[in-house]
Amino acid sequence: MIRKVLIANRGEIALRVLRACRELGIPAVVAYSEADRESLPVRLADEAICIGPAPAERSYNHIPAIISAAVVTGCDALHPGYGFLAENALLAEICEECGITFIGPRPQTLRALGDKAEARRLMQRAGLPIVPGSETPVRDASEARRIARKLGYPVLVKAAAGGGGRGMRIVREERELATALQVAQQEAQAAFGDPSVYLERYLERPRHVEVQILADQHGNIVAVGERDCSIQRRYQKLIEEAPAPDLSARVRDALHEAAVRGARAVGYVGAGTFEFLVDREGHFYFTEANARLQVEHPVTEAVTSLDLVQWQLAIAAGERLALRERDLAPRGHAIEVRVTAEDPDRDFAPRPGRIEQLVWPGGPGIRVDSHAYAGYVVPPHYDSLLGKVIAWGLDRAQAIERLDRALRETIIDGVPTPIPLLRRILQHPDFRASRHTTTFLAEYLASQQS
Ligand code: MV4
Repeated sequence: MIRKVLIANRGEIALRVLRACRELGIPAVVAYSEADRESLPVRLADEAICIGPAPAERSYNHIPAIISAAVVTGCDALHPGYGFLAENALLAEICEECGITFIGPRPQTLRALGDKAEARRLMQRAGLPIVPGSETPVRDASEARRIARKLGYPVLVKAAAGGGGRGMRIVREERELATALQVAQQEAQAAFGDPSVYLERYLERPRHVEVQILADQHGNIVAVGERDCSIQRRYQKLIEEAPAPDLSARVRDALHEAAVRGARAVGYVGAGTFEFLVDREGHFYFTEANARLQVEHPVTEAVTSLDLVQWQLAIAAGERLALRERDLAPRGHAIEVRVTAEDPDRDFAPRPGRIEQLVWPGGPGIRVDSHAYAGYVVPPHYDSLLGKVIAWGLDRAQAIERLDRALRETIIDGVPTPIPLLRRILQHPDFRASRHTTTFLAEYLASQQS
């Protein structure tokens, strides 16, 4: 049983969690910073509590403020959303000690998966294929040289404490290696307080395919389909879809099975994602596991008609996963775009400010998850996501058509958005034919420059 939930996040995901709580009849409290006083989740909530000033380090990332808010408002559960403290083992542990149910995996699981080099080792031991790379963090240039020669160039330097591509560095030849290693270690130290880096062979044009899993407290684990998130810019996803196009049933089943096996190996509980790179031959490699609900979860919801946030709450309350094959088989196709307040002509620089006019799209097969409204001022302190537009269609072509139609209807004045670029990608013949890989966007943007 969950009596009352503290929503320890902001923006569209705070609203998303609030909606799930409402439908389940669970009272919820939105925790907000001074910069979000006028935000939609705060305005719509029955109860909200200020947790500190605008800088996230003093509010959304400040564990004492979050825990106090939960205690003061009488919450017995906490939903961390994504980003901020969502994968923070210490928060999960403190929640446990305070008798607050953390809606997410166990602290030990968060710790194991948070260290990407450790996660790689654990998954290899569990029998998942991993990209050839270093077994342990590389200490110095000579060790890196020895490993890189064995792997063959290009290689990728990855931060152990990183994830989501942060702190990654491609090295194409040996003379670049020593510098790249040093820079990566410094960056990792500055960004994560941990200089550990490891090496992987760099795969040139894979697809990014991630498997959504749900795991209950009783050892039941299911794969709830997969998503293709290959359209990324500097590891920020722009477009995500489900199911992954162009995947044989054999590879799909093997991916799902690998994700479930991986989840079992770390005692996973809750909703999570296992990320893989898939090459043209259908070989796949585990890259990392994300121990949270993800931004792109609605495409999975659209093709399965599951409510993943309601399932997170049910699992946290101790319920059993009672899902049959037909609850999990995808129906049709869904595509999501992220609409941000960013200027694609200025290298995607965030452009906070007042939204003067806002009309979101609607009509058949369209879902919009957004906290923005006309007159809303996008604060400069956080990420610039305004909302997500998700289109569902009977097949991929219809989903693309609907999404393009929806973006054509969307009116956002006051801040720039990448909507024109998103529409050009949706219309691109390579995207339409599912020929896109992880390098599609960089190559497309470079071709537009000239
Ligand atoms: C890679 C890779 C190629 N080779 N690892 C990026 C996010 C992080 N979770 C894993 N990522 C990648 N890891 C190896 N060994 C390619 C990506 C990658 C990517 C790289 C360049 C441009 C866009 C990308 C989109 C998704 C994944």
